[in-house]
Amino acid sequence: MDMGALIARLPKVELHLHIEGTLEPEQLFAFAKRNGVALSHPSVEALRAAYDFHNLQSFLDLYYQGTAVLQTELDFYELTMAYLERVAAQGVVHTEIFFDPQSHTDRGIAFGTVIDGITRALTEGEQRLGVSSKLILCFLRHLDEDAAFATLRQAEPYLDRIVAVGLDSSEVGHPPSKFERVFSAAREHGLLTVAHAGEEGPPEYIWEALDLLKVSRIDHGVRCVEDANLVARLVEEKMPLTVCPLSNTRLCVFPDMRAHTLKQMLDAGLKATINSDDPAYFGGYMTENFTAVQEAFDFGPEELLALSLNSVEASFLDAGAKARIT
Ligand code: ES4
Ligand code: ZN
Repeated sequence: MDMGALIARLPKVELHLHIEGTLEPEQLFAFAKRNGVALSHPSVEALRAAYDFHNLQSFLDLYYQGTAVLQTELDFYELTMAYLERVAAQGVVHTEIFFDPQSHTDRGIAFGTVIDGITRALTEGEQRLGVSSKLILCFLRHLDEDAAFATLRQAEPYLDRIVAVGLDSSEVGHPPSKFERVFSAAREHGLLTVAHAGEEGPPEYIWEALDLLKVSRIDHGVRCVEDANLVARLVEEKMPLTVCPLSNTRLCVFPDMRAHTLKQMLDAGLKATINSDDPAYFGGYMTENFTAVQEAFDFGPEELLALSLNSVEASFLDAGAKARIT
C-alpha cells in the first residue's frame, strides 16, 4: 500500500499549533511592507536561511522578532486564513490553535485586535473550508505571574471564544508551579488547561502540569520516557501528548527523526498525537509531519490510523463532533 496516499487521505486533527508560528517569510515581508516595519534580514531567502536552530531559545528569539509585523486586525485575519487554507488542502478537519496575546499586547496591540482577527478567520474557515476549530490562550512562561493574570483579565470579555489556557515559551527555569494560581483562576472561569512540558524541561515539569495545573493534555511531553512512574501514570490516565516531530528535530531535542521517542511512546501505550507546532519555521505542516514519522519508523496503516484516532479523541470537540470525523 502507498503510505503517501494514505497520509493524504487521512482525516487530520491538529492539537498543537501556534498561529504566530504559521507566519511564512513571504507573508512576513508583505506585512512588514504594509505596516512600515523595518526587518533585520534583507530578503525572504536570507530570513529562511536563518531558520537554523540549535535549541528552543534560538528559535523563540526569531519567532518573537517575527511577531513585530503583526499589527492590525486584518494581519491576524490574513495570517489565520492562510494557515486554514493550507491545512484544509492537507485534509485537516479540525484544529485547536494557540495564540500568544502577550507577544502582541506587550507591543501595544490591543487584545481585541488580535482575537477579533483570528476568530473572524476561524468562523470563515469553518463555513467556507469546513475546518472546525477552537482557540487556546497561551501564557508566556518567561514572563511573571502578574503578567499572566493581567492577560487573563483582558481575555474576560472574550471567554466564549476561548476553550482553554496553555503555557509556552522558554521552558527550563520556568516550571508549571509558577502559574498554579493563574491556571486555577482560569479553571474557575470554566476554561480547560494544557501546558508545554517535557519538551526541553525535565519529567518533573510534566508531573507539575498534571498535579498543579490539572491539564487535559501535555504539549510535547517527549521527555516523559525518562521516568517509568510518570509513563505509567500517563498511560493509566490516557493522557494525550501533543508530539511535534519536525519541531523536535529542528530544535535539536533529538538529533534525527529515527532517534525520536515517538515509537517508544506508542509502544508503551501512551496517547501520542502528531502536530506541527510552528510549521513556517520547522519545515512543514501536518502532512509533512506524518510523512517524516512514517518514513523514520516505517509506520503502516494501523499506526497511522491509531495516531489520527488519538487526535480525534484528545480534541476538545464534543462526542457528536468526534463521531462525525471517525
Ligand atoms: C513554541 Cl516549539 C515551542 N515551544 C515552546 N513555546 C513555543 N512557542 C511557540 N513555539
Ligand atoms: Zn508548541
